[in-house]
Amino acid sequence: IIPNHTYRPSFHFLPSKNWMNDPNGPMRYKGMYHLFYQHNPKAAVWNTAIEWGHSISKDLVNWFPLQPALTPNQPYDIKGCWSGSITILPNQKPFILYTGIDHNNHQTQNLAIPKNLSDPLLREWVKLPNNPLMKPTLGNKINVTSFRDPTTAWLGHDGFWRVIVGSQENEKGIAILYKSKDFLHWIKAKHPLNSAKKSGMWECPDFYPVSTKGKIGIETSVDGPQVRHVLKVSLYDTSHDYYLIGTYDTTKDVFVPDEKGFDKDELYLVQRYDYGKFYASKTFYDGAKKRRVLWGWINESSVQQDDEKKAWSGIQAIPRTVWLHESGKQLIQWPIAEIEKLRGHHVKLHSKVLKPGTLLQVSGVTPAQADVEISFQVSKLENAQELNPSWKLDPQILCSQKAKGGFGLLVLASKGMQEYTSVFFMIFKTNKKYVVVMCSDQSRSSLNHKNDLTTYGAFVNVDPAHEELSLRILIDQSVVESFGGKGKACITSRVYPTLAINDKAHLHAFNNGTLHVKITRLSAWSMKKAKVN
Ligand code: DQQ
Repeated sequence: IIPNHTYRPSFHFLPSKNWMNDPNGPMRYKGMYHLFYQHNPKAAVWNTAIEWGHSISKDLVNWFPLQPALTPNQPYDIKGCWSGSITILPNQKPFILYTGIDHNNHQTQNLAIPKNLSDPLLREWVKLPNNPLMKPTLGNKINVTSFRDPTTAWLGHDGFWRVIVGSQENEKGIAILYKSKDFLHWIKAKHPLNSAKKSGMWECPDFYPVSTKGKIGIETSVDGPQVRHVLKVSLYDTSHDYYLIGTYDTTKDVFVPDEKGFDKDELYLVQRYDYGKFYASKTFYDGAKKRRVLWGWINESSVQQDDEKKAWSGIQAIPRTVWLHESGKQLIQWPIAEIEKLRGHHVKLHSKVLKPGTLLQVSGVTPAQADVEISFQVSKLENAQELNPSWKLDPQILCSQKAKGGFGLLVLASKGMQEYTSVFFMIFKTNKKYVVVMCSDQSRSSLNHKNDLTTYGAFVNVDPAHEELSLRILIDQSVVESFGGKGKACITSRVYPTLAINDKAHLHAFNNGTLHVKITRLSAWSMKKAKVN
């Protein structure tokens, strides 16, 4: 019998109990990080009457819980305080904009401010008497049940604040743009910031500038010649977060993406933050460290009955620093440096050849709670599998249907290999180049087949003929968070082994393919437990 706490992560953010979904209003304020989150304090399942849980931290690793910031208690949010964001106005005033579900089940946007700005923890929040500030009316033709999740606002040169709200008109997904001089009176702009004909509801949009000059993050209102913009939407129909890089045309107040938009037919070509479980994400600008930090919700892969038994459901991914790759074509994500404080006992090796068919056990660290970094060098690439031109270029399909061999790490493996989760690379050749795919395969992760055992995949834009292939995995009981190509591709999985738990789990490197693979470096650390809520 597996005790209830077995799958509970030790260094990921989650409330002390019950259901959590989206991260809300993350910010750094007066030396303290704040995270709000969608919380059902009564059960381990979602409920419309959800509230804003609130925790604070000095380091984004250890968290202290506070009282809920927003609970449903007004006519305009009586059926739920749904997702939203914080904007820090001049004079250090943080404003929450959030979606309320009113007594008619209509969605409205509302403002809340700290009750007492001299409380450094910002424990109490008050809702403004002017609420709701934005609502669907007969005149504005907004869909009453598809109008939610306001972003952090940005200030234009004309002195108007701007915010987008996710919506849909039939099949068309929309980022409705609103403008305001005083943050209280908001006018809907004539044109949306962006839309896509066939994409369904856009939840939790995020819109922010990124620098073309390195890793440095930029405050949300900053624009200029060395700035590009990112629009992210969470597509309700697929449960994934997709992003586009493009130009924010400030004269027309529209976002012009470099590539095709979020239309459903070609969604598999649109980039994602994460190709596994990661949804309703949101970034904030951390001025103290001049970085942009990304939070995202990771749901469970278990059935509801099992969630109720363990009495919690949902975690947040380790916050990631996010920046534009020097190619300008994709974002790079990397776990915030602070998480490395939890690294304990360290084992390493280098220059180890893994012949085809080799399994190499990595011992000396706690395999169910570890941080592992490995780099591979591949030779004799001409032996790589051909990429058949008739195959659909969907990495998830390549991983689940075309995977022959591969090399990488086997995590949370049982002694007799009845259970394991493999995270690995596959290299395909075409007549012009090599294509690298990273896979996270849960099909053998648990003998409990009630869990979701999907195989995930992502392309990694590296050239294996000239570059090493690197992989970092954060393993935390039931979480496997993988970063390929130094943050070019991320895949997060949730697995619930029945044998490979705690000290019964094992960690291995493997080469199951036909290629000649050398581990150039491997470092693994046992991870300490963080103080989380
Ligand atoms: N979760 C919230 C909504 C949002 C959805 C409700 C995304 O505001 O659209 O809990 O997960």
